Amino acid sequence: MEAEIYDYRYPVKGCYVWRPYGMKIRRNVEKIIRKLLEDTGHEEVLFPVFIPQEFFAKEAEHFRNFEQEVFWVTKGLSGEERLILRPTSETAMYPMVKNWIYDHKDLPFKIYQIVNVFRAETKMTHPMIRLREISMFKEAHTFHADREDAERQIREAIEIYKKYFDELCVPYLLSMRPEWDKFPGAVYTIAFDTLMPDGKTLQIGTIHYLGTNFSKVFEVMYLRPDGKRDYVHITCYGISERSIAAMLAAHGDDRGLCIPPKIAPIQVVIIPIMYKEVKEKTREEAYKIKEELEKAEIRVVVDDREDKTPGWKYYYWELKGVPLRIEIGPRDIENRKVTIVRRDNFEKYEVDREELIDAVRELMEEVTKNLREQAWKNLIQHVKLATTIEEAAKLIQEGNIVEVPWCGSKECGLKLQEKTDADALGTPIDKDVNKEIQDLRDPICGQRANTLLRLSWRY
Ligand code: 5CA
Repeated sequence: MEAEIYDYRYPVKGCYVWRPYGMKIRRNVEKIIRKLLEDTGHEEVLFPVFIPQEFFAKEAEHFRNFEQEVFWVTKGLSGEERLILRPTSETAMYPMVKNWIYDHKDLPFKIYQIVNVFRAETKMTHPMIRLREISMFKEAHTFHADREDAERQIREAIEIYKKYFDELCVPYLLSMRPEWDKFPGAVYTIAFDTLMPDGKTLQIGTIHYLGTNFSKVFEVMYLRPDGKRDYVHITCYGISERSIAAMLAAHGDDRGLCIPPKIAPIQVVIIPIMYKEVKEKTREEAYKIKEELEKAEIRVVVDDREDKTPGWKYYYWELKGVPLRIEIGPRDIENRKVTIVRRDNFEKYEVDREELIDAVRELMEEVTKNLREQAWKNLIQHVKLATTIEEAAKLIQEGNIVEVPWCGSKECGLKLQEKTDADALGTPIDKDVNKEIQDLRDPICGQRANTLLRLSWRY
């Protein structure tokens, strides 16, 4: 809020306002995900926000789980018709896609849209994290001839989201969600989770294999090469502005934000140190530098306000998370030098005026690398193995994600959650668990562990 990204004073629960500086962040993030999706053959579509009840109710499990969370439209309709506001778009899309797929040559078919969706979240809402109007829901849906091709798509989706979060410098764990916490209507759900500074994990992206669950009820079929008709296999995956919240939380400090350069609306702020006699000359030089950087496609502003001191300006732009600051004073002009200060670690560099653009580019790379590394280090430090319930509960309370040996049964999984007073993220799919569980036993039933269950406090 202080950085003028977002205003949470809007008087509707779970709805908030993006301000101009925040919108620029959103646009940059959107550009990244769009490119990743388009480069891998996903095509953009746009479906209506209204879904007829008849469509919405078709897939029983989906309906049962989402029913409590949907906003119903009851006024302004004719006759018996009832509509919902989409909480996600499976039930809007699939009855239409059914008309677009004819035979195996139409597959795979991959689409995405970036829209707002509505969920009457019953859990406590949080600005940018748990919304009732998710205003930047990036949902992809893909259609395949068989399970094998759909699972190939799941692996591609994992790579896409890895790249996406790497660009945001947000670290993640990849887990197979337990049976009892998968997406309503899915065969299985894979989730990206990150750790927030308060020690709770946040689900920042999910990938679902829907199998033929939805294609059966919506009759999404295709003609096989052998002339038989068969159901398509569907996957879907989504992220939201929650991923921006994770990015801001991961890199901020007591002075404010630190936005990764690729996403920062302003990558460099130039602050001319304007002494009386040479004021105009310094200002002129600052604008000259600005022009040069702009030519090199670097996003830059000059702060030459005369009613603010340089110190005040430093704090102001630090709060806003601008990754690099250039200071230029009369002595620098004489010596053909500039001073660059990094926002991430406040290191100062004096560089030759002639080498400025290369230096800025290089420093932006280094800031990005450092933000990513620091955040990953922090996450990894907080993932810990616990072999007893007491140990697990204690580590979770201290803000860690724990991995507990697990036999794999739902019964033991639920008990593990209950006894540690935490939520299960699922089983690791980002590492080989076999090595780790060799001699370990499930602390609930005492059986040999088949896998690990990740547990933490969750948003
Ligand atoms: N149809 C599928 C794939 S698009 C789906 O809706 N999956 S989901 O329910 O898991 O949502 C996808 C992602 O959106 C989640 O991983 C989470 O990061 C984000 N998300 C879900 N609910 C909210 C919410 N209320 N506010 C903000 N982000 C949310």
